[in-house]
Amino acid sequence: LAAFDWSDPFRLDAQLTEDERMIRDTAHAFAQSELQPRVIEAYRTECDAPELFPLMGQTGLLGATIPEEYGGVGASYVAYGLIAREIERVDSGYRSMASVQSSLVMHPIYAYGSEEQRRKYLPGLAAGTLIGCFGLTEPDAGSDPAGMRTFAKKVDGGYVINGSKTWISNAPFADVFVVWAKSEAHGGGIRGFVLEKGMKGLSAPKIQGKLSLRASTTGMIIMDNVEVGEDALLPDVQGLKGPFGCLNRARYGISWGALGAAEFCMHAARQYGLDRHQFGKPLAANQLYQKKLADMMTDIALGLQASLRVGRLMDEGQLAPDMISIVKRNNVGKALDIARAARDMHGGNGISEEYQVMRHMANLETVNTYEGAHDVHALILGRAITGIAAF
Ligand code: TGC
Ligand code: FAD
Repeated sequence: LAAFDWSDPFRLDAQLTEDERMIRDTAHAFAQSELQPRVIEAYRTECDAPELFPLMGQTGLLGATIPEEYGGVGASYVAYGLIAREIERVDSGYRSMASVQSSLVMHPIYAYGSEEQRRKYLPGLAAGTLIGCFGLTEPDAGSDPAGMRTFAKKVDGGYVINGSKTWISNAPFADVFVVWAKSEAHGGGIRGFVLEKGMKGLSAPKIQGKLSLRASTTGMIIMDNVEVGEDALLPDVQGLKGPFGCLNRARYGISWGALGAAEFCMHAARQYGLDRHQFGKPLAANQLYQKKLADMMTDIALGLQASLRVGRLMDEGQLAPDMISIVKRNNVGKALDIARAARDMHGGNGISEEYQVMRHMANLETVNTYEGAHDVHALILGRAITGIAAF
């Protein structure tokens, strides 16, 4: 009989390629040496950390799936997921910074941009010398982005854009803004535009006072008669399938990332239960405690296998977006349950920043909401099952 490893029950490691293991190990080493030492203080002070982008870039963690000629490393989607898992093992906010840059900024410029746009932006974004953000959500259009009001009016030689976006990761220090707007010149259809820091009428105030994802900077994007040339338009996509094509990739990465946070919480609860004694025995000697650990291990192992399968299908060009709704919804929901249980299993210490499980728990509340709220993914799946849209 084979030996059983509680930390890798289904031998995920053996299902990876040599390259994927190498990228995973690089991401792990980076996250533990560069991110872990700063996260407790960063979360407490809610500070901005733009300096992390070049560090991630030098390590090859930004836009890993983008071909080398544009600064990426041409990695598989499975490798991309493994990077997200390692970063989010430290903090969901740090994973947010990286996944917005990779999936929501580099991907649309690569997939929908002109050759000039690719050459202008992708190498800097991959190196982290440029920071990107993605503006879809608006104050009155969250789960229903079709209700957006941001509008691009056609003028000679370009467009004038008006509107506001909210809850935008990286916006306050971003150099490159991928913004979605209804375009007069395209029959009111949704189009993507690439805006740049410093444009007249463009501002990105920070949203203060978040009780979740505090290590990631979030802001608004205010566009007050921002004039752009024709070259700001992403030429190769029209309609909501543009932003959704980006969200598919980010949601998929999140399905791995959330399980990284869950693994941290499970490992912490296991160790705490072995170390702490009550009633003359370790907490981990109690049936209730063990059942919680068993549930955690089961959900993490099943979730990782599911994300691996979806990643392999993406790499084979066999992706259906509904598959991503299954893993984003399931894995984040399970990770949130795991983080809440781990917080409880740490007793009073569980609320201390030092033990970190409550930070993960609070972060996962955001992860459960952004990139399609948990219930919105249920409705996407409900539509796939019944053929009836219940939004
Ligand atoms: P619907 O009629 O379903 O679709 C409109 C058009 O889009 C196409 N489409 C997709 N294409 C590619 N991938 C997908 N996943 C797609 N889903 C839909 C669809 O085929 C159609 O194309 P066409 O050519 O026929 O026009 O659109 P709807 O308005 O009914 O949408 C409903 C719903 C619920 C599916 C959608 O609006 C939704 O997913 N809402 C959630 C919004 C969301 O996820 N926002 C995320 C904002 S970004 C963010 O949170 C970043 S956080 C980053 C971080 O910090 O990590
Ligand atoms: P709402 O859409 O108002 O939803 C509120 C609740 O109602 C949810 O529980 C939802 O599930 C439920 N609900 C909505 N519609 C239905 C329905 N038809 N049936 C049943 N239930 C429903 N956006 C970006 O564009 N770019 C970013 O970089 C970005 N980063 C973010 C970072 C953070 C920290 C946060 C918190 C959000 C970020 N977002 C970003 C926005 C995020 O995508 C939205 O918050 C999310 O899509 C939900 O929209 P909403 O907040 O308007 O909630």
